Amino acid sequence: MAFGRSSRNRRPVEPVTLKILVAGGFGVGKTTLVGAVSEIRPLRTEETLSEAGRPVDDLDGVEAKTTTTVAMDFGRITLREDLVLYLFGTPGQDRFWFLWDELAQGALGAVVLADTRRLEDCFAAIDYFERRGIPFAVAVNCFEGADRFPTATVRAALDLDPEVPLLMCDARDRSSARDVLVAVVEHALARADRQREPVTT
Ligand SMILES: Nc1nc2c(ncn2[C@@H]2O[C@H](COP(=O)(O)OP(=O)(O)OP(=O)(O)O)[C@@H](O)[C@H]2O)c(=O)[nH]1
Ligand SMILES: [Mg+2]
Repeated sequence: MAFGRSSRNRRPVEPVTLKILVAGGFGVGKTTLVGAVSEIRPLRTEETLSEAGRPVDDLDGVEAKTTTTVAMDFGRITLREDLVLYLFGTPGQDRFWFLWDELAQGALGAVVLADTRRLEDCFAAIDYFERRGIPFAVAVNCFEGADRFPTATVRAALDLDPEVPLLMCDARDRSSARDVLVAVVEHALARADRQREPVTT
C-alpha cells in the first residue's frame, strides 16, 4: 500500500535532546539570550540587585540592570524536528561558581557570551570549559555603544584555539541567538566525530 503524503502517516520522530550551557560574565546577556530563543516560557531565577550588593556587583556598562540570575535560566529550542536543545543559563557572578559543576553535567557544549567592554569577564568561563574538555563557542554580544572589533582581534585577545567558533551576536534577537546555538552544536558534533575516527599513523 502506498503511503499518502499526509503527515498523519508518518511515524512521530523521537527527538534527540541535547543540553547546552549559556555562560559568561556578569550581566553579559545570558538570561536575555535564553529568553530570546526559548519556545517555552523560560524559567528564571532572578533576584533584585540590592544596594548591599553594590560593592561586589560591577554594573559598568549595564547600569540599567536591576536583577541578576542566582541559580540558572532554563529554556528549550527545537532546532530541527529531531533535535531539541535544553538551555541552561549559568549565574554570572563569582559567588555562584559552586553551581557550575552541577549545571555542566551531561552538557554537550556551551556558549560563552562576551562583551568587548569587559572581555576579561569571560576568561573564567573559557578556562572552565577548556579544562573540562567541554566544546564551546564564543559569542560577542554587541551592545550599543561598545566598540566593534574584527573577529580576528577578539580571537587573539581571548587566545582561542583556531577551531573554536567565534561569532558576533545580539542576545535579544531570536535568529541571532539561534545562529550561536547552531554553531555550538555543529562544533561539538564535529569534534565528537573527530574523536571517534581511528588514529592512523
Ligand atoms: N543593549 C543591549 N542590552 C542588552 C543586550 N543583551 C542584554 N542586554 C541588557 O543587559 C542587561 C543584562 O542582561 P542579562 O540577560 O540579565 O545578563 P546576564 O548575563 O543574565 O546577567 P547575570 O545573570 O546577572 O550574570 C539587561 O538589562 C539586558 O536588557 C544586548 O544585546 N544589547
Ligand atoms: Mg542572568
